Amino acid sequence: MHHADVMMNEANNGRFYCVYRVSLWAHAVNCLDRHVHTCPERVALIWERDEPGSEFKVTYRQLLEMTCRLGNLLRRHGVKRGDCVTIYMPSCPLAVASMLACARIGAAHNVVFAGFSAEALAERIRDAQSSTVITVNQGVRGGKLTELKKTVDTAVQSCPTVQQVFVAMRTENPVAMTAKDVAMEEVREQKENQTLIKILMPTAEDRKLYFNKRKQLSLFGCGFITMLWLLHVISDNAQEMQKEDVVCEPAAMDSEDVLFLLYTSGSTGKPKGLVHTQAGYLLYAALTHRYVFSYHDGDVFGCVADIGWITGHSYSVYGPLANGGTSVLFESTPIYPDPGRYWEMVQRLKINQFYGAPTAIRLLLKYGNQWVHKYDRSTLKTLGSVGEPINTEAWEWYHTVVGDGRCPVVDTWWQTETGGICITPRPSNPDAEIVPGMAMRPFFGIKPALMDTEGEVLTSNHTSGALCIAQPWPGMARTIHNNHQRFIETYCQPYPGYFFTGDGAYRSKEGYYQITGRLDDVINVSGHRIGTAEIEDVVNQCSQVAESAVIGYSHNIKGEGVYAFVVLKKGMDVEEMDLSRQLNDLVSKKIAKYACPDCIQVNSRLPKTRSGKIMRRVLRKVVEQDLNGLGDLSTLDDPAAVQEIIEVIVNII
Ligand code: 6R9
Repeated sequence: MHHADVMMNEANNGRFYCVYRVSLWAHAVNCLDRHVHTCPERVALIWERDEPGSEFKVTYRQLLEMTCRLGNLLRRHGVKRGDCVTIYMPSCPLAVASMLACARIGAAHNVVFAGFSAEALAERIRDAQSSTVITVNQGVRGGKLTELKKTVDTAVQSCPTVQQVFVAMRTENPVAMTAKDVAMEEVREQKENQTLIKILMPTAEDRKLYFNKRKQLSLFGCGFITMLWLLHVISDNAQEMQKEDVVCEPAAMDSEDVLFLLYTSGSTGKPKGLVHTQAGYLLYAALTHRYVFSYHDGDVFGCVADIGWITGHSYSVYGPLANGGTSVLFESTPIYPDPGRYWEMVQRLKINQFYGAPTAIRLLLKYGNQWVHKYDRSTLKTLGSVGEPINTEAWEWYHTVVGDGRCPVVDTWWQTETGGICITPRPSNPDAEIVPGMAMRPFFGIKPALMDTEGEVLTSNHTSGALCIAQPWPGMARTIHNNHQRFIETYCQPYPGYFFTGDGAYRSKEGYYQITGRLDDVINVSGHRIGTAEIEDVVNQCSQVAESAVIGYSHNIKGEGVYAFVVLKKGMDVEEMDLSRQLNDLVSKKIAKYACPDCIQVNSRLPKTRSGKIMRRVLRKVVEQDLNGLGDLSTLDDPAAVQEIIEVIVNII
C-alpha cells in the first residue's frame, strides 16, 4: 500500500464515502504470480471444449506464461496503459489470458459476447474507442462453427479506431487475413511438461494463406513487390513473436483505475459500457466467490456462463483466480451432444460447485431425470443459480434431482452494475435457512432498501417495492464509459441517496428477499439481458414496418420471450411468414439471435397516451390475459386500439 486518501463519490449524490486509494500491482499479479509462487502446478483453468471429453488443463505457471507473452505482444504493438482492447472470443484459456494481459499492462478490456452480430460488435468497439481487437478464426458451439473472424472483419470496416486485430486459431480452418491482422497460434494438443510457448506463433496454415494470397495478388500484376512485402510481414511477425518473453513487468495501478468495460442493455436503445475498477471489483469478486459458494482450496469450480457476460468475468475468471482456485471454462451448450452434458462433465471433471442459469435448468428438467441419474454427482457441494428468477419447480428439481437433496442451492441476485453477488443464501453459515426460489439475504456490506411509488423507504416486512441499495459497496460500477450523466440519471436520480437496481423485490415476514423482476423496459431472455427499445429500433428499420412495441412475456423455457407488436406502413400487405423471416434476419444481423421475436402480432395501431407514448403496460396485461388488470386507461388516446389487440390475441390463442 503506497498511499491512501479519501474519495467522495459524486454518483452517490453528495453522500460521502471512503475508498482507501492504494496503488497495487495489476490484477494479473493478484490472480497469477501470487499462486505461481506457492503452487505453480495447480490447475487454474479447465477448458471444457465443445467436443466432450477433450478438456484442456492450464496450470497457474502456464497461464502466467501465456499472459506475459500476450502482455508483451500487446505492448510491442503499441497498446498502452489506459487503452481499451476489445476481446471477441468464446470461453477459452486464451480469452482469459487476454483479459489478464490487458490487466497486466494497465489496459482496460472490453469483452463482447461472441454471439453478438457484427453491427452490435462494431457499436461496442466504437463506443469504447478500441484500437485493438483480439479474436479467433472460428468459434465452435454445439458442434457448429461460427465465423468469428469474418464477423470482426465486417465490424472493423465501420470502426476507424481499429488498427490491429490479433487472430488465434480455435479450429484448423484457415481464414483470410488482412493487413491489420496479426496471427497468433494456440496450442491445441497438450503434452506432458509442454509449456504454451507456441501460443503467439503464426500457424503453418496462416503462412500458407499468406502465400495463397500472394498468388492471387500476383495475378493482378503486382507479384514481385507483393511477394517481398508479404515475406517481410511473415518473417517479421514470426521472428518478433518468438522474441516475446515470459516475463512481463506488471503495471502498478491505482485502486480506482479502470479494470474493464462491459456493455449491457438498458431501457434505451443504446447499450451502456459499465466501468469496473481495480481494487474494489477484485476484492468483491473474490470474497463472494469464496463465501457464497463455500469454495475451499482444491475445489473445482464450474461456472457455465460465457466470459462475455459479467457472470463469466466474476465467477469464471476473477473470483476463482484471485482465490487460487481451479475454474472450468465451458464452451458448449447444455444439450450437446445430449441433455446429460452438464452432469457427464461434473462426473468427469469432479466439479464441486456448479453455477448455471434457470433457463438451462428448466430445459433439462423437461428431458427427464434419467440424464442426471446416469452420472455420478457425488463431488457436488453447492449448486448456484443466476441471471433471472428461478421458479419453484426448477429450484426443487435442481435441489432434489441434481443435488440429491444434499447440496444447498444458492439463488444469487446481482447485476453487471454490482460486479458481484449482492443478495444470496450463504451456505457457509450452516444455520441459515434457505427458502426455495428466494435470493434470501444481503451479502456482507450490502444494505438493500425497498421503495414505494412515492419514493419513500418501506420499513416493514411482508412488502414489495423497488429494490435499491442504500450504501456503496466495493464491487459497484463507477460510471458508464463516456456517459457519466447517464450513470447518474439511471442509477442515482430515481431515488436520491440510493442506488436503484431497476428490479422489484418482495421482502417476506422473516425479512428474506425475493426478486420479482425488472421494473423498466429491460427483459431477460434465457438469462440474457436485452432492452425492448433495442429490439424496437431494429424492428422499425424493416422497410414494411411503420412502428412497433416490444414486450417480454412469460415463456416456460426462456423465462421471458420477445413479443413484438407491429404496425405496417400504409398499403403494405406482407405474409405473416415472410414478415417473421424478415424480422428474424434483421434482429440476428443487428443484435443477436437470442433477441429475435418469438411472437409477432400485426395491428393497425398501438395503444398510446394522448402525448403519444406507447402504453406497454397495457400490452403486457393483454398478453398475460389479465384483462381486469389493465389499470387506468383514462390517458389512452384511442380505446379501440386496445380492443383490436385483445381480439387479435384471442384469435392467436
Ligand atoms: C448477473 C447478471 C441483471 C438482471 C437483474 C435481474 C436479473 C439476475 C437474478 C435475477 C432474479 C436472480 N437477475 N440474477 N433475477 N433472481 N437470482 O445476470 O447480470 O446480465 O446484468 O442481468 O438479471 O433482473 O437486474 P446482468
